[in-house]
Amino acid sequence: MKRRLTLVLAGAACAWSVHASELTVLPAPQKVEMGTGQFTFNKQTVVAADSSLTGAGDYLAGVLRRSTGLPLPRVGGTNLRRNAIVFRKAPVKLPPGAYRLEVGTQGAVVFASSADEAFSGCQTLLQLLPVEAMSTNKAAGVTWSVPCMKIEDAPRFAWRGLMLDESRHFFGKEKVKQILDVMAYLKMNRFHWHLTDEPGWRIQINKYPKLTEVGAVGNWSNAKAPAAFYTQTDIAEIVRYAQQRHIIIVPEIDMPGHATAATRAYPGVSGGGNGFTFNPASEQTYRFLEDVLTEVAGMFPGPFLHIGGDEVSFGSKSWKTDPQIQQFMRDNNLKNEAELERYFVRRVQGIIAKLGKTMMGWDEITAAGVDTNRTAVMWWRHDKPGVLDDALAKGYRVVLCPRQPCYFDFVQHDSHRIGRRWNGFNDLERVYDFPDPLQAHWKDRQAQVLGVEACLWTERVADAHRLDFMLFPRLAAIAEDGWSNATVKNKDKFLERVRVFLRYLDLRGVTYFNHFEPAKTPEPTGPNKADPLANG
Ligand code: TNX
Repeated sequence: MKRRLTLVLAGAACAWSVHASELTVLPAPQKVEMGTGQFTFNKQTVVAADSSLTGAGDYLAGVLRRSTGLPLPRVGGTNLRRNAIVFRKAPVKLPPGAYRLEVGTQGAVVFASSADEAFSGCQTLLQLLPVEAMSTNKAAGVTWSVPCMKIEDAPRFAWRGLMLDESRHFFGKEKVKQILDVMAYLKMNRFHWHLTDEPGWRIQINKYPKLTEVGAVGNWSNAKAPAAFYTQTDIAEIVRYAQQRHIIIVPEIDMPGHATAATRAYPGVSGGGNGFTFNPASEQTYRFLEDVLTEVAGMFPGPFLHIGGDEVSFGSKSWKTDPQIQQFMRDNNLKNEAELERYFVRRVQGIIAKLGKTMMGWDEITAAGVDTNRTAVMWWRHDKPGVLDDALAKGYRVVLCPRQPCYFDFVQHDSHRIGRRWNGFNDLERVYDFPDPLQAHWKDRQAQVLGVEACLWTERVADAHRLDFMLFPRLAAIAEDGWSNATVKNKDKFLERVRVFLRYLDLRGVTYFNHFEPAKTPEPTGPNKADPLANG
């Protein structure tokens, strides 16, 4: 029998109208109907959840107990009850990612088909409370009320990501957890972790201890900085933390280029020159990478392994003069170094397929001719839209992260001096306008566009303070780009939402750039080392 999705709560007769308090919900929900009246939490309020949706109930109760000081016991069963927040399995299957929220004077119900969606509904409910609900300390003198309303919501894109580069500078476990908290609040669900590059290798690999003993020493500002990396125990802790927030971690081990930290530790796998690449013509390299990727795959339960694959030409000149590499090319009928690079990517794809994972890589890998069903591409070269077209035409799934506007190492205000600007920079508005201007590129290929991602490269970000300053509030714009349909996006309303978001960041002790009063937040200092590409 078809049951109606109605609020269970008697006496909750709300007259629906449009109202402004939805403007606390960021990213903007798809459909909101405001009612009259409100539901106010008190000492008797309980949190109930269907057995498949308990994670969202636990998370909500955990956050609110701290800030409200209310007991909010978790109770079993989701039958009709008063004075309750209920996470209930939707009686009809909702579209992927969708949830419904109904608030009446006697309580609130989140309807969801599975745990991910219940968690999204949980974040919306938290955002409808006064922002002090997100405080990690008890907030005094606040009335814990949610306005009566109905929300029907679903994400525009499945992939709403953030990439963090911890090779150039290392920020550590607590910072990463805080970022995961903010991502969850913004309904972002992919944390792409750039763990290896030239300055440092940041992930413990048991079979190759020198990767961290030697490779983790140094960072972009200081080649002698003490070793900084995540142990496998740290990784397990962060993976668990992300899982509780419904975020999939996408680890990136960059290859064959950006490999200097690894080749410093194991020169035997170096492709020559200054060690920027692995040797693509040696079986030892493939054995080494298979071992490394096997351990990495074991640490991360998510379906993706990112292999980088970018900017190989920065270091492949040495391949031209290495007799062993040249011989290998002749033996394998590879006409030039670019073909050898593609050969490398295909070999690694084979390893990743064996590990049962989906390979991801920067858009250079589009040329490699790998299995499009088992590979997804991150389009980053905004100045090469043809690469996006090519990737889509070949059938790849694509994440959109064009340098402009998605790279947060670009400055966000004209007065800022540290960071990139190439014929413009990435201010909040420019990030917010994304990705619709690109839509012509994927006309009939909507299903291949997985979503959007912000990337924070950290050559010019040496500490947590500057890290936050570069991320916020721009991350809110990426979150709304990824979640909200173009029909509900509205810049003025978005900026109202951002004002609330900044108060949330204040409560969490997170730094940000004050978009509304730039003078209030002076640009933090950053590494002074020259960046040859700073001005494109
Ligand atoms: C390009 S994006 C890189 C990174 C740099 C970044 C700086 C990409 C795949 N490679 O190695 O950090 O530019 O904006």
